[in-house]
Amino acid sequence: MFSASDTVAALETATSDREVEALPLPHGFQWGTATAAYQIEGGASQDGKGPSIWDTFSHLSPSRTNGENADVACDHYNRTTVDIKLMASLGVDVYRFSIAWSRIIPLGGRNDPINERGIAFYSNLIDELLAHNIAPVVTLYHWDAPQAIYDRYGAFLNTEEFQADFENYAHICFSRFGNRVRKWVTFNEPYIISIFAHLNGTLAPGHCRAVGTDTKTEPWIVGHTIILSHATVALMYANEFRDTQKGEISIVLNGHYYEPYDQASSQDRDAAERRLLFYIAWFGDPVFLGEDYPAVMRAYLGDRLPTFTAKQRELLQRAAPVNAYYGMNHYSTNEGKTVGPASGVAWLRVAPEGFRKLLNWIWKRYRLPIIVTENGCPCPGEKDVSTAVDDKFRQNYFGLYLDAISRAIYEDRVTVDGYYAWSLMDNYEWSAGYGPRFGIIHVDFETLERTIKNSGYYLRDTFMERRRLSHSKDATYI
Ligand code: PNW
Repeated sequence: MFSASDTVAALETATSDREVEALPLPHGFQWGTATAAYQIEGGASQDGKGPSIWDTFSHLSPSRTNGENADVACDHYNRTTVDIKLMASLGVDVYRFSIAWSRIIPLGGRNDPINERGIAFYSNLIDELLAHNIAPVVTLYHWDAPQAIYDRYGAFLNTEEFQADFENYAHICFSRFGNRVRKWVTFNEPYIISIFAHLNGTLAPGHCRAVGTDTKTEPWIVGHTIILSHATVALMYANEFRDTQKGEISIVLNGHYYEPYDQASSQDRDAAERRLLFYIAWFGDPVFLGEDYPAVMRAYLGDRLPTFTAKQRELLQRAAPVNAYYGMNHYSTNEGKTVGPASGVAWLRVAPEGFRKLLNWIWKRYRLPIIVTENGCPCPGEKDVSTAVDDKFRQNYFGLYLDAISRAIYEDRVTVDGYYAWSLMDNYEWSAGYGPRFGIIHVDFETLERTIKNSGYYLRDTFMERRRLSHSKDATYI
């Protein structure tokens, strides 16, 4: 997703040598689609919205985002009615979207004014979703920090300031929207915020060695801030809102699965496990177990990894049981090298077996019901509507990944409660601009016309079929 050169030139169409089996899924299994504010909304300064770090980053010169920005994007801000009708026609149960913090508080901070027009936008969005029987799943932070808090104190780089400002912002969201929202996500992908935004610099604010920031310590400070801010807000939700609003809260962690390069080598097996600890348990252990960072991280990073004070450890321990589910974003598997057939971007290959193994790894470590909060792919060669609509590659990818979920549920006894396809529609793929298309709805970025791709209809039909199968007497699978 992070650079245009990622695009795979070779047009491979095979997704796998395996056929999709269309295995059963539990009756109550919920499916939906996911998006993020900056990637779809546009309306960059409409109705009093303040700038975010992405508004700044996408306008840098020379460009670090393929010459493209999301000032307009899908113009979802002005087209919510159309977009909700489209998703309703696909029979989704839920819609996961994110709130742009700088629409609610343009300057971001706890002493800054609230923007009622920004609140009205999300309030209407939620009402319209509910009117179509679609449950909103709301992410508070999907990468677009208010520029003003970055200018004031470096956003995530100042743990206490950020924690207090994020708590204030979350409090406003729970107060204004919480009577209609049953599922909250605090942060989307802390790993990416830490590493891609503060180590290799491909995401806003673009910190990396080349711009002279301290890449040895910043990513770990950012991670620390996210963990503590999540814990504060989860606990605040439990103490002040949960009883009356009857909702759930958690965080979304991403991660590839890592296969050992050579299964027979214990060193390689250890290396693969260590990669998962650095990728997932970095956040998962403090957040879900209320524990310190994995020992292997402390051993490797020493002083570069911040320590939790006694008070912070107590906060983590009190907040851990509040998390009601594990939000899992997952796309692909690596093996020291990439594995499986190539998609439309180099970092994403089709490897459903790795997905099943990661579902097991997460379940065993954290024992929380898993919701797959993002999964999807761009097809090789996908571009305009003529090549995009008949997206067999994506249908196969979805089919195989859903089969992997069925196997995890029925053969491995892992609890998986839902699946949200990334993404509802083609959108601004961060530093790769409008190149890679992850949508189940095609968007023409000249005319902004929307066209449902065949994978959208496939998901509608296959979820109906898979849930029906789990009831049927003929279901030999379970
Ligand atoms: C997610 N990786 O990020 C994001 O949540 C979305 O906003 C984004 O559009 C989507 O994936 C597709 O790229 C990812 O390293 C971050 O494998 C990192 C990875 C994958 C996805």
